[in-house]
Amino acid sequence: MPNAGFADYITPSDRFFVRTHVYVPAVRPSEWKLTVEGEVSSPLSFSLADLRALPAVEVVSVLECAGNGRAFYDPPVAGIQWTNGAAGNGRWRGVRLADVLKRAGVKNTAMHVLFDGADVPLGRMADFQRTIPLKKALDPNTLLAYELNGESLPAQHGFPLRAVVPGWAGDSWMKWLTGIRVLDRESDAWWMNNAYRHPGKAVAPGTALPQEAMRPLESLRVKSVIASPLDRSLMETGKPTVIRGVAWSGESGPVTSVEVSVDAGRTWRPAKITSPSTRYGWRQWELSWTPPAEGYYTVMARARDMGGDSQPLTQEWNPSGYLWNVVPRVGVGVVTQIQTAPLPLENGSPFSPPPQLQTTCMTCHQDDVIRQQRLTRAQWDRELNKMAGWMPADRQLSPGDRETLLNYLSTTFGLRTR
Ligand SMILES: Nc1nc2c(c(=O)[nH]1)N[C@H]1C(S)=C(S)[C@@H](COP(=O)(O)O)O[C@H]1N2
Ligand SMILES: [Mo]
Repeated sequence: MPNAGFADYITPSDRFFVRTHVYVPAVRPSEWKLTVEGEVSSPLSFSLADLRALPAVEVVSVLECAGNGRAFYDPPVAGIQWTNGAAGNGRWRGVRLADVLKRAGVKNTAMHVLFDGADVPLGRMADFQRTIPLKKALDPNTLLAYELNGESLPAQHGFPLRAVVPGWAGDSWMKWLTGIRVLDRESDAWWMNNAYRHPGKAVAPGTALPQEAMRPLESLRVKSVIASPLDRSLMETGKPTVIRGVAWSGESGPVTSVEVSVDAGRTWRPAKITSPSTRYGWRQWELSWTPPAEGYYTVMARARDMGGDSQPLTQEWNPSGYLWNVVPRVGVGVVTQIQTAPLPLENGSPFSPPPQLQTTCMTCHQDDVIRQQRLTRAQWDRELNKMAGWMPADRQLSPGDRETLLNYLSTTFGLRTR
């Protein structure tokens, strides 16, 4: 989801990020069932109609992937390079997992609850299964949801049923749920022992840690995102604007306050919280600001939660790049009058490489040296001048070809926006 989506209270389903390890399984509702087994006195199976007959409960909750923000870790970490967008605030409706477990009769040997979905792994990959401790499973906010935002769950978000584990990272929110198994011990499922683990303490950046030295991820951390202004946008002096965004937390939530700085963290002002407080939903905040003078401003936001946790200015590295929650910042240029249309703000150019890349740059360079660069248009312009100075006279670019190449380089290999 683009940063602008953090202006909404509820994230529309078609904007909600999707994270699927293999593929979206086709589920036929008439054949689908949920089985509940393991440490229960009577193993049961539920159809969709059986579940819909149980009391329905609605919970507003943030769903955030554990790896959201991974792209900001240095040194880089393998995995999807999410910046901010692997998070959304949904209105989830379904039944309490506790109600389902109660019907099956949880034995007093029960410790953990395993979720399995209809997605089948590829090749020799292990089946994606996750467990949560019984205490979280019995929490009245933990749901088996069949609806998102008032409609039947979309296929990519887990139709017909998914786990909703508010306050916890997305990996526990099993999609296409078909099986629940109550266990008498901590699970040894591959995805519990080999993924979604965190050292829980500072380690030297770049370290490879054995999985035993880490613990499964549970709670999210207090976090805010700035929806507006966008990074590297332009504003005019004396024109009132509103700095806005959202903030959320995990088990130590909800968010109680948000502060905003327009001077790179030297001074802070309280933002106004404009949305209601729910236990696990995000809260919208805003601060009116009139840029006083020309210049470059670094805007930051810092949330604090009920438990007293607040966002750090910098963060200890961890081996899989999980739980990024550093104070966000965006840069804003302020001018007396905006002259030209602002340059494209988000990277990811719709252009394919122009032939000039091949015929000019790649006669000497391999393309990886180009791909590694993250430069502004002005910096690319300087690089092109430098290269032109080294190129034989008969290979110089025409002004039009040079412009094409500069446009391509600065949109495709421009700075990564925050
Ligand atoms: N069955 C199944 N459930 C799953 C996954 C998966 O690959 N298979 N991915 C998990 C991860 S890592 C995340 S972050 C969330 C993402 O949910 P979404 O795609 O609805 O946003 O689903 C979780 N549930
Ligand atoms: Mo995830």
